[in-house]
Amino acid sequence: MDRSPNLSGTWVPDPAVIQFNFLHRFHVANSAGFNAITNFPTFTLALGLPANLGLGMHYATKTDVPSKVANEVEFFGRWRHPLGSGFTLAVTPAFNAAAKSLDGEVGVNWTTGPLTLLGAVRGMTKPYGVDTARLAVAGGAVVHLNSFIGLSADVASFTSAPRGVAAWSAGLMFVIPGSPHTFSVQVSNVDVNTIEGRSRRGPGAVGKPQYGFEFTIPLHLARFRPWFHSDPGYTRPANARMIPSVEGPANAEVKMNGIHYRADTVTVNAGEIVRWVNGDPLVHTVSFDDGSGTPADIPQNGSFAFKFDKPGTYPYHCTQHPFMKGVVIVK
Ligand SMILES: [Cu+2]
Repeated sequence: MDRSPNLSGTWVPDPAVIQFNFLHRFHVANSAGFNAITNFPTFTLALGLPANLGLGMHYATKTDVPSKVANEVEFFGRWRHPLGSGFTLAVTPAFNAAAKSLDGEVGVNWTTGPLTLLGAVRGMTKPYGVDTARLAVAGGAVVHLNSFIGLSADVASFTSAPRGVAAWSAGLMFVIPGSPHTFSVQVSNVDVNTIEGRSRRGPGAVGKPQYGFEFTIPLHLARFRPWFHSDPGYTRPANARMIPSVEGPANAEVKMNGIHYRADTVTVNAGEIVRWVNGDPLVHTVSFDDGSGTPADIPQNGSFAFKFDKPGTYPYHCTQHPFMKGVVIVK
């Protein structure tokens, strides 16, 4: 929900989550009087590690790279780093096995309210298997219309010849209520969604854009392997210490929307109050990793406030949706 079709944004899976996304892009071509549908799928498999790190691969069955192999595989790592003031940085080193090219991307997102702007610089040592290192730039935007629906678009281009035709895409994204899944419908002139594939118009999209969809499936290892999860509160909810909501005006507010805490990190001073407000038609909790948390599920339009007396770092999550995570920093 926080990236456009051809930009990976600053996304990494949460620790101990295996993320499987499948993207299919189609176009209809008239061949010998018959309409044939050609499908360009790109699959993403990624594992979230601690410290905002992720490891993964993209696999596409119809490569843009003119080579003896039909399939394109890109291996990537990613490090995500919140910079504050709504900015987030992501560094993505990658290797494209079809092109035998070392690729990489540095991306920055800036979020204010429902709007996220995305920018990225990409480097490739041997794009499409051709022996010239090149840079590409990309930019995009995502707008959340409400907790469940978002619109997005992006463009990308090489900075030096041969540039090809600039890549573009537009998408309509949905959170599937009551699930961790997102779905998007897309139109783009890109075939293969790797760093190389999404940096210029794909050969399969000449003359006609591709229409497609992407579905995301997070698999939470923590559900099966509590020892892998760093959070004892999650594995022993029966032992959790329930803390009542405090009264009074809050110094910081965190909205729960679209099955996310809309601020990953909030910083307050000791003695200040943070309030969480649930804008979703689903219940959420605020459960600190020390095992304390909300006395009950927070319903839609409900809230929970907590006064932080001691300086420190307080990670928390939602027990209903363990992929929902946030941090309160108390100075
Ligand atoms: Cu939740």
